[in-house]
Amino acid sequence: MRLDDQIIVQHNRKSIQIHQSKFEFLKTQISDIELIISKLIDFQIAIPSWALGSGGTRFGRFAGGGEPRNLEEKIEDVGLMHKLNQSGNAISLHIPWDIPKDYQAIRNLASEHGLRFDAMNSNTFQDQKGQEESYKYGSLQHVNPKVKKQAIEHNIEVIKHGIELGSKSLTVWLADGSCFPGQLNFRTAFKNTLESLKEIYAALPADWKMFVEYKAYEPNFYSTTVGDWGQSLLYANKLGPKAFTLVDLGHHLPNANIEQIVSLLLMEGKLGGFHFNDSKYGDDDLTAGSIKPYQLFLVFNELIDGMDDCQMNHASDLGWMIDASHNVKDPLEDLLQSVEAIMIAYTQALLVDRKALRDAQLKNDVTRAQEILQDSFRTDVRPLVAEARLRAGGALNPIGLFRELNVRAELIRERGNETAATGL
Ligand code: LRH
Ligand code: MN
Repeated sequence: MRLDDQIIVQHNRKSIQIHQSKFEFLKTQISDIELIISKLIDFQIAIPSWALGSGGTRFGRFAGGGEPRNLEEKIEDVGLMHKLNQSGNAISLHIPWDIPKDYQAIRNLASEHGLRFDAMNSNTFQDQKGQEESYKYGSLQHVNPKVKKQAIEHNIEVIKHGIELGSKSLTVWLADGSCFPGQLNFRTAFKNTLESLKEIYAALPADWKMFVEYKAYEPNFYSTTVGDWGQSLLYANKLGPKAFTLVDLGHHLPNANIEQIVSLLLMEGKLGGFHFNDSKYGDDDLTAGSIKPYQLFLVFNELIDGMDDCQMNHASDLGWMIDASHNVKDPLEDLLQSVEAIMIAYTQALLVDRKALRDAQLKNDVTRAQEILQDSFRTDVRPLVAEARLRAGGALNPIGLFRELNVRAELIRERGNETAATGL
């Protein structure tokens, strides 16, 4: 389904006045508003190819209908969302769920939708039909060299697909670990994994990055071989300058101080990027900002503080990706909400008076420091995010227009009710 520019213009015409009054009011409170708007227009979030259908759990999956049946339709759906919010100009593929049959055709289709290919994701957490060796007891950590070799070759295969598509990074998330004490020798598992990652690292083109994604637990429930930020940093430091850590917000133990982790990884120059989502308990993969919006704001507050400290470019120096799963909501509406929540948190963090905050910290004026942060967090910046979207050619209300156009009904008419997208 393609959206004509005129449809967006007509939609915006209906709510432009109320938008402008809200935006004019905000302009009276924010001095560098034009700088902020240009940063928002540049800030683009990659959409996961594996989250365009209905997700599920071991207890069940409730298909929503009209799901993309192949990579082409996934690119169309990401293109449609980008048309609506002008903030998601990249798609992150997962192999083998999204193996391109014709690289040139896929590249052409993506550029027709204004999209590029972000990080490629390998998959050594599932056994594919006809696969030689099983990953039941892990992949890169495995005690059997044949299993390690198979997993290394898969990752190198994924890099090759990425090179053809113009991607510049590989995300390695390993389910590897153990379910019971005694099952695994932790040091052997670490050394096997590092050895394997070194072979994959050696296959990276000079201008590529490798993101080592950590996760506390699931599917293993006693140990995970890349289980936390410290272990991921160990691997990244031992691998070399092209290796970085990847922070998936849902991959921490309860009450972990993620913003502190982000601050230190930035300080070490080893923060590669994010998988944005939210959670109340485990790796729930819920809509970003839907459970802990203040934490998302605090993460962006540390990001801006740390990135500005070392003159990093907000839009291009880190990998901004969503990683979510949709059990009860329309996948596209859920992703549009996640992008909005991320843009709001980034904008609120851009409002923080860093000089005043530093001054309060140096004076141990705890209340003042808190007030400075909460003042930004409690500012309704939605008109500012909408203004950036409007200037970039997007819809003032992406979800409103998505519903107004009955996009899901149209996709069901085109694709049917029973289609199931590859992915989680
Ligand atoms: C693991 C993870 C990883 C992906 C998978 C789909 O929980 O976050 O990033 O490969 O989800
Ligand atoms: Mn993830």
